[in-house]
Amino acid sequence: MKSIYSLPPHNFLGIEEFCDFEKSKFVIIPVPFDSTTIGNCRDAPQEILKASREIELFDLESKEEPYKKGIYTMEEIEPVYASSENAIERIKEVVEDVIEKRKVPILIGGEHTITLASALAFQKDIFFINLDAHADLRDEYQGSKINYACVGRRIYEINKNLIEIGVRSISKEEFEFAKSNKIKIYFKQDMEKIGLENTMKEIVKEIKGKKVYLTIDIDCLDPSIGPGTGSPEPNGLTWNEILFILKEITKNSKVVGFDLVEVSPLPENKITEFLAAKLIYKLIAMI
Ligand SMILES: [Mn+2]
Repeated sequence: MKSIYSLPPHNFLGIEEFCDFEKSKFVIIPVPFDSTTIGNCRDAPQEILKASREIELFDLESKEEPYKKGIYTMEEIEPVYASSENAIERIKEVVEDVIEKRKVPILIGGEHTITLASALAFQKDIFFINLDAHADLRDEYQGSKINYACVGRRIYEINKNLIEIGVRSISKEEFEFAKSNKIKIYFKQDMEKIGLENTMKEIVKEIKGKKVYLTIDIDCLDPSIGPGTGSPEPNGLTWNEILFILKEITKNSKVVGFDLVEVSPLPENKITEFLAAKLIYKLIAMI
């Protein structure tokens, strides 16, 4: 039974059925860590879980009820505010444990820095795809190396198979770093020129049959549909565009885990939390 109010169970979709850990294919890991970012991401995991109760369980596209694949929601990972390194270490251990049990981890942030924990937990033979308005390739930001603006760079140091999609804001330093290291960035402006289908054809060539970890910064979407985020950038992806991108990726590769980060709930509406929850459910339907 689906409950629509704030009664237990406090899990993704607010359902009791198919939520047994052993039987679940997916494990939701709420990570309320936001020490370095702009905005208020620490409330996002709980707000996204709350919003997920409003989602229709039947997926019109697949004509299925994807929750039947089994979705287990873990307790929140208690954040370590004193040290980002320690926070990442704690998250990494949880992700490692979920991977070992052969389940698909889904991290709900929290700020983008948490993806570093997944990069450390996964083996090197996978591709990291970052959907983001920003390149996040700075070597250092505000005197620190472990933060949301540097997370792409840290991932790249661990795993060279990094692809970025939808970027429309980048510093000169990041641009030159990406160019000299041949990091594949699909800038939004270039995607518009060659078209989304051709863009995805190029990406699919790279990832065909490979293992992929997806990280979705909510600011990859247009701020008009996802206003609750710390660094909104104009000219983002539409809902249909991101669904097409995710469909092409999931159809052609094996998605072994993903995260959704940088939602910063607004007091005036729940649009962004609902968008995030729905996107997670759509991705579950595709995997
Ligand atoms: Mn980001």
